[in-house]
Amino acid sequence: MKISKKLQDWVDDCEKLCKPDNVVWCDGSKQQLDELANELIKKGTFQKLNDSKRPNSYYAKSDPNDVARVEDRTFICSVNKEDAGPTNNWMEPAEMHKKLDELFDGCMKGRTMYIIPFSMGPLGSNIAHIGIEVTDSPYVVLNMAIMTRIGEKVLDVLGEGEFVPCLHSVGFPLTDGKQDVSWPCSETKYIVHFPEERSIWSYGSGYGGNALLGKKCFALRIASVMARDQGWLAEHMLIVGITSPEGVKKYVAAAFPSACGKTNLAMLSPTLPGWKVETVGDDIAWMKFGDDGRLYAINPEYGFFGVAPGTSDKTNANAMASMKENAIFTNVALTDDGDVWWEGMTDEKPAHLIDWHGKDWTPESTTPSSHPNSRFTAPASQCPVIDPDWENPKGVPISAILFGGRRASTVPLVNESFSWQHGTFLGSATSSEMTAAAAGTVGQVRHDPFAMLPFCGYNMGDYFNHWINTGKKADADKLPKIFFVNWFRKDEDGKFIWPGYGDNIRVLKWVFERLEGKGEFIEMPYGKVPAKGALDLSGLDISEETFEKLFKITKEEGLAEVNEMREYFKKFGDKLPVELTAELDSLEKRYSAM
Ligand code: O2Y
Ligand code: MN
Repeated sequence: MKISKKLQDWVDDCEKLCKPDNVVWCDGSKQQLDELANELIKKGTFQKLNDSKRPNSYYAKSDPNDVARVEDRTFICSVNKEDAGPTNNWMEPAEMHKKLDELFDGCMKGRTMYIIPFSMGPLGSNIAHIGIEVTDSPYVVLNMAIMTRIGEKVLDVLGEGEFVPCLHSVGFPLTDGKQDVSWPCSETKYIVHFPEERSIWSYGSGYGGNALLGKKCFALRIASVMARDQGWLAEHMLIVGITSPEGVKKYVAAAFPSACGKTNLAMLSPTLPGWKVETVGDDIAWMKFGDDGRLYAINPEYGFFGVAPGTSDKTNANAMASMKENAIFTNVALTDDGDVWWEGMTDEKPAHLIDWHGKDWTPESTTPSSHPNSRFTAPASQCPVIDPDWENPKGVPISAILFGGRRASTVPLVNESFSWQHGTFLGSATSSEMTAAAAGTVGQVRHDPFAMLPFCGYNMGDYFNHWINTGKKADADKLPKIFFVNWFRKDEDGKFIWPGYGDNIRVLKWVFERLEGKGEFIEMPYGKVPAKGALDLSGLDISEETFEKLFKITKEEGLAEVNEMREYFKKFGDKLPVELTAELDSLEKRYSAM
């Protein structure tokens, strides 16, 4: 393997600090990955699923205290506190380094240190970037091998080039005769980003976004800083290709807070005849300008790390097919015939399961069989509707950007922004009603600008500015058009009035037509919406009255939203772009004139 001096020096420093018993470079070979999986089976971390049901797939259950991203333990340690902004935790970098040096000192004793060279994006693409994750978790290695392109081929591309160093430890050294456990982790957790150094240190968790450092830590938090400095966009967006019955294809990127059906939209099965949706990515988009002035996007990932509960052949058959082999399942339930199950997978519940705590479970049990944040890790290449250009190193040209949230009222089914600046305002106004989580929070609206609240690696006010400036520097005719969607409007009885899922193609069809300069619209204070008859409702039982409800915002509701936004914007102080205040003022004027 070709290893640059800079890389070897950093790995040597990690080894000196963490003091592992062994060091292993991950070459990405099937043989090495199979050996690691067998080691995990011996340790009790992995259970092999029934090969005749789910070939080459594994089951893991985590420590019950290590089940999700830990936002309160996630830090952006910029040199100046102001650069982390009001939405991130911050600590002075030298102080954090001191703390981390103490925690990482000897943290890998008794363990093997794995070095994973990984590429975020197709190898050699000029939109892609390379990272090196050093970890003491073989579970992380196996998940990274699905979620990113790893191994020797990455080092070949890297040569002497730049990489993002990502140091991870589960924080469970095997010292003084301490016995290992099936899911080692620590009560002390730190997920730390140093934006100026472009480095990541993660301690104490082995789960998901805390530990698979290519995903949220690199591809969003550090990459958003790189994107700001280098003039591109690193976004929490899915990417899909949409083909019309006439064979015209356009690519769309879309940002949604969690629990808004993002994975379902990424793999949508259209209900309108002749329309096709193909997946480029389900979670993250990196977008850079091409020589022709258009924005080109890649999916920096190589797999899906999807929420299992609620995923079924009815809600997302393509996700189900993606995980039919070569997959890892974490914190779901095990069936008696060696397969997996979770709430919502089938209408009929299995008579007996082993739940995510390893206990017997029956339909009479009072707790769910799977953790609500249980996950499948599956290769994107196995998605039946993966786009033929999903690995194109040039990326795919983006024609539209959608923002979306889950709102029972006050946000229309779809509206088109008047301009890039107005679209930036819509992105900054993204918010969503919480669906579960802490008691008392159900139905509460949480602001999640651009769906980036937990993922922006710098001051969110500066991030808004970066979007405004991106629009100013670009050729307006070549920029994607920006839309806002809300599949979740309810009637007075609390019932959803839009069917959602595959029927969302009807909204995408109108978006598509707008991109072609067709698609009839009328102007509302908040944006452009489909004129009567312009949204294809064929075959749906939607009355004219319901259609109107999907777009209705009263003057009072609109002005209340404006006031609420004005209050929220105060958070960003003088970092808030004047352009966004101007958009809010204009919106207020338009509502007042209603
Ligand atoms: O709990 C985790 O660590 C996973 S979070 C996640 C995973 C895949 C896609 N998106 C997310 C998210 O939180 O946005
Ligand atoms: Mn996400």
